[in-house]
Amino acid sequence: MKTFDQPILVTRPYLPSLETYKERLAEVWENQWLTNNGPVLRRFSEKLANYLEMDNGQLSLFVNGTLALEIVFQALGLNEPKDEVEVITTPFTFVATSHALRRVGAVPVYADVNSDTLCMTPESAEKLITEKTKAIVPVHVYGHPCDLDGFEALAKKYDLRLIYDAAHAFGVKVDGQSIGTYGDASMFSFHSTKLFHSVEGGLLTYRKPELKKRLSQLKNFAITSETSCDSVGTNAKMNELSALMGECSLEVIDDLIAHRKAVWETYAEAFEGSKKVKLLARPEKMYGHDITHNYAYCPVLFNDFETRERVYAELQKTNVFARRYFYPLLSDFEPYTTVRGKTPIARQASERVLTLPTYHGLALDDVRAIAQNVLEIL
Ligand code: T4K
Repeated sequence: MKTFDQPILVTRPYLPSLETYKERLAEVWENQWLTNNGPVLRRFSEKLANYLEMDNGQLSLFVNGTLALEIVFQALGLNEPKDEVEVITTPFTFVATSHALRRVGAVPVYADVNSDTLCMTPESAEKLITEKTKAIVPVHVYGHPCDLDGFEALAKKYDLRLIYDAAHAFGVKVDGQSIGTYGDASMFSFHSTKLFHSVEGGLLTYRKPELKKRLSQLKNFAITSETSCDSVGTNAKMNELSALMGECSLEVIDDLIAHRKAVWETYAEAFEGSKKVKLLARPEKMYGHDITHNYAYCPVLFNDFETRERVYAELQKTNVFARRYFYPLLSDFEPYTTVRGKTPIARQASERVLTLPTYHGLALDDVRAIAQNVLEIL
């Protein structure tokens, strides 16, 4: 087995050269404008709209993805009556998805996932709908699209809001269109650990442009004019330095995705035919749609919990720090142990999954060596 000299982490943030970032900073110094809807942020938003082929009036930037979720939940009325609105979501995700719901006073209910994509299914969600259900929050886990048509139909049938946690899905396209065009709204995380980042950051895309004004108010303390504030808002504005980093990342997004695709293919080749480790597939067709993947994560499934734990620990001895995204299930975390809904497939996945290192600077020879280490451990 190869032991690496330097730790190989599950991910590394993309950074432009220091010279480039310093040069770009001059603009901010000249503007003397650091936050509160500054000129760099406004330009970044336009560039994002252009990249996503969406209207800039359907995009809002935030300080992070979690607050973007909280704010859109509030804007869509999931916060009232407090502790009475049920929202169907998945326990197989990062804890922020449920936290954002609880922090606005909504009650999460857990639906089970599809064993291939590990995304929540409309069938499982439908069984949990009650009179209290007001919304569905599926997660495009690892950037895999959910069953978009299935959720659209479900939302329509029961008159529910549909908000996607698309934290992992920046750059994913469905029939050539951004995945952010689906549902009432989608949230993309621009955290440093993501494929695409602005140090910290979050983006909401939404169907109705009327939402933009409300989102802008809510992320700015719900101030509605110089002398009025109409509700309990917060501070969730993205600053100019983050927007600048976002612009730098956007210039290389195609390269970032291309490299992750090469990493994914390298793992796929190494694990092909193995009965002990399975890389989650990235099919070009899903639910009848053409999918352009972003290869944000490289999750593999082992046959059982003990094997996953052994591989996770043994890899660390070779200086490789894979992560158990997403283990434990959210329903095992203290605030969510009493959440309604049974999710045996999600539980199995959580016990068997490991996300392997992938990032722009990871050499393919190193990917082969990591895969070889996994196979030798098995
Ligand atoms: N919904 C979903 C489905 C999400 O996955 C997330 C966030 C959210 C919502 C919320 O979005 P944000 O509010 O975060 O925008 C990380 C991230 O902090 C979190 O953003 C992300 N999901 C989650 C999946 O992963 P940790 O606790 O694993 O981070 P940490 O510090 O252990 O870092 C992971 C690896 O990256 C380590 O090996 C170290 C390395 N790293 C990290 C940072 C920050 C670096 O090399 N450089 C760095 O600057 O949560």
